[in-house]
Amino acid sequence: MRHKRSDFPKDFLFGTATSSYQIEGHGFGGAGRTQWDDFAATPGNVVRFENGARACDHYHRYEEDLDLVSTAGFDCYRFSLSWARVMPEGRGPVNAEGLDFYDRLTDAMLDRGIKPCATLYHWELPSPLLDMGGWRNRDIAEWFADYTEVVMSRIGDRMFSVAPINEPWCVAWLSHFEGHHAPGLRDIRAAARAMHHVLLAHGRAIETMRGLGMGNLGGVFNFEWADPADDSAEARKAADRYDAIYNRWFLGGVFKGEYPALALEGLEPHLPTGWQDDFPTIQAPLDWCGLNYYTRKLIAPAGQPWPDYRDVEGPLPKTFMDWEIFPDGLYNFLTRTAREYTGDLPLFVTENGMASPDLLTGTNVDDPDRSAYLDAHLDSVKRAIAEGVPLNGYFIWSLLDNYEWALGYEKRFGLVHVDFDTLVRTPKASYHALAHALKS
Ligand code: PNW
Repeated sequence: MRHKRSDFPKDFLFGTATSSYQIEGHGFGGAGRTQWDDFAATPGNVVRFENGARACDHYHRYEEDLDLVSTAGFDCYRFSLSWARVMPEGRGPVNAEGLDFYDRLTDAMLDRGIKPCATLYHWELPSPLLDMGGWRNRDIAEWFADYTEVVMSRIGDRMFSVAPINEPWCVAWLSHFEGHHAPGLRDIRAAARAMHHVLLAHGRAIETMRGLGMGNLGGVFNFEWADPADDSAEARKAADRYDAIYNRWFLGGVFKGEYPALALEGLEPHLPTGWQDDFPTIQAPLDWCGLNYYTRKLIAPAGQPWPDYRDVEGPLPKTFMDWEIFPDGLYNFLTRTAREYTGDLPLFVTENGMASPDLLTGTNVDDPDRSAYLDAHLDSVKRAIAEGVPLNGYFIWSLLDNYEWALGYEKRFGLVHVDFDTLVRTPKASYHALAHALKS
């Protein structure tokens, strides 16, 4: 890698990220069923019906995995907790074994000098809650607040930072309008309600944690740069609409108490009545804002009633996800977020990274493309800092190759290779390069 730690401000934090369903293994230790177990078992949703039943078996190998975090020289580890492991039915009885696991995991981070950065929800909704409507049901905000209270009463005193929900856009739009993630709905009314309820739940969780006296609370949002596919007014409108739904809805709600007009044109008729009254909760003050960033899309009008966009093939080089590599997008979002939404609030890049096939040859994985991707995005990080954006840290997705949702185990995002038969972990060349950079 071209970069080294000393290129960044003295207190700048480096971290790596994972999520519970993608690495832990599921369906044992008293954990309840989740919407991803159900979704993966339904034909047409996930390649080869793959699910998180075993994943990286992190539940039993977390000590080894945290050694990998600390040996690389990371300051922070961003992890998530499985709601269904803590509360198998989503509400009511608590599974002591599950809560004990997160307690041990926390102490294992602290023992190694790693700062625990928790996310309370990274997509594995307990199935019984989906049966009651999931994110379409307004009550989810209270179910989520109760779960937050249970978890943070136990480990909240030892967290460095906490975010309630990973990527509200994925929770709401990708899962309820595009149908690519659980619960796989393609329904504008369901999507609109989820777009609102996910922010209400976020706000209730923040209020709950404030009630427990906790600090350093934030939100983690995902961003995709949208450029018009051509110069036409229609393409520009479509790209603006895409930007409004994807990138501006959630920041608008949380930091301004409003939704973008261009998105409301299609969504307002489907929002729950009285939605405007929820902004005081949605706007619960935060201590930081996290940005997840991977790619850009070219957008053209879809010729359909609404939403009037579709994404088209772009000219830039792509990763194994078929995602364009566009490091300027990260710079654009960091500067725009600070300028238009967050001001002096500390920002973090909470996810950035790429997938590749990453074949193991002997005991080596040569992944120069990943080191180059990270270097190029760190250039954007440095540019933003140089222009005064209060950016405090950068997290790489991901520590381990893991369950890439609907795309299964083939898309490898890890700094560390995982053999999904033997579960052997092998640090890739990018891991070694990064370890070197973090020590220089
Ligand atoms: C993020 N999209 O997900 C998640 O936080 C991770 O769980 C995931 O593994 C990582 O990025 C890589 O995909 C996304 O379709 C998944 O636009 C899909 C999309 C965006 C983000």
